Amino acid sequence: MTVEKDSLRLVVQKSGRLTEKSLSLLERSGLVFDWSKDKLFSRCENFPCDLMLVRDDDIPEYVFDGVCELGIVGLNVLQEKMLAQQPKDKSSITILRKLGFGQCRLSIAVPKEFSYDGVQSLAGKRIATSYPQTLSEFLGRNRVEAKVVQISGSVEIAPTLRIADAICDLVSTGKTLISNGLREVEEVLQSQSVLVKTPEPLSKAQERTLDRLLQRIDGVRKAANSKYIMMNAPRAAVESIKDILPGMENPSILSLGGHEDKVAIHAVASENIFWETMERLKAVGASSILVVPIEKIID
Ligand code: PRT
Ligand code: ZN
Repeated sequence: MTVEKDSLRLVVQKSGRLTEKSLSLLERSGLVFDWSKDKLFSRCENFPCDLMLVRDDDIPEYVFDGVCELGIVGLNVLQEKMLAQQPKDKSSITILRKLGFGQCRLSIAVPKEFSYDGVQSLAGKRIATSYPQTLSEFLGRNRVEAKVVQISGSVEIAPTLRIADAICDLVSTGKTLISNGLREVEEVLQSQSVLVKTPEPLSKAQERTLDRLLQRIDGVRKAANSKYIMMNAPRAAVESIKDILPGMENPSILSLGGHEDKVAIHAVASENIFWETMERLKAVGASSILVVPIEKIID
């Protein structure tokens, strides 16, 4: 009897901005890896999902070709590589989840002195970028004819070096643009890290592994955004309290021994609870308000 393969391979960035958060998500999902010395491949000790670590630029191809069934990569890198992928007939990578870290935007920026008056101001100009496909697609969509100059690093210095009139690069805080005398004028793409799946078919057993992994990842992410809140309150204030905490799901209302008119309220709130919210709860009569973090959730 042959046993159907149930294990998955997940590829993540080896060393860079997404590495720590990708590994932390997996760790919080309960996966323990047996780290090998070279750190290129790590077997998972307690779940059928092994890890590959590569440069982020290689991740889309590994997943597209089915070398790895899953990957974590920035949407910016994924989109650039997928636009470059020639066989349009082959089904593509699926985005399973947006993971909420590595947020940035791919933007066009021009030198401060460039008189910019809408996207047509870029017509006939040279734009330096490491994202030629995504930029060309944006320019085409906006019917702008500009020259795309592909460079691989330090894109922000291209105007100073007179290699280009404008740039198209990733921005998060915007500090790099400002310190290079540049001004952001168009947003081409909003990006964050995503969990992706190969277009190659998975076995039934692998699908089951994937469902378990997704349940854990969702549980970790939901928990990270949720709080457990407990308080005592006058029975008459329950409705006002529900209004103050709209993210509160099915609160448990418990009688308080010896107090007919008072209850204890326990609930999961699906959003952060700020001091201001607690002050409002107190103002409608709540007391002994406790807010505690949640580690894991399975619905
Ligand atoms: O070695 P490898 O090829 O794996 O890594 P890499 O050097 O290509 O990528 P890395 O680790 O720098 O970034 C990985 C991913 O992080 C990117 O593909 C994005 O999805 C995401 N990310 C999020 C960012 C940024 N924020 C970011 N700010 N990637 C790069 N930057 C750079 C940007 O290129 C610019 O130089 O930071 C600078 C701008 O930052 P601010 O804060 O000054 O605006
Ligand atoms: Zn890279």
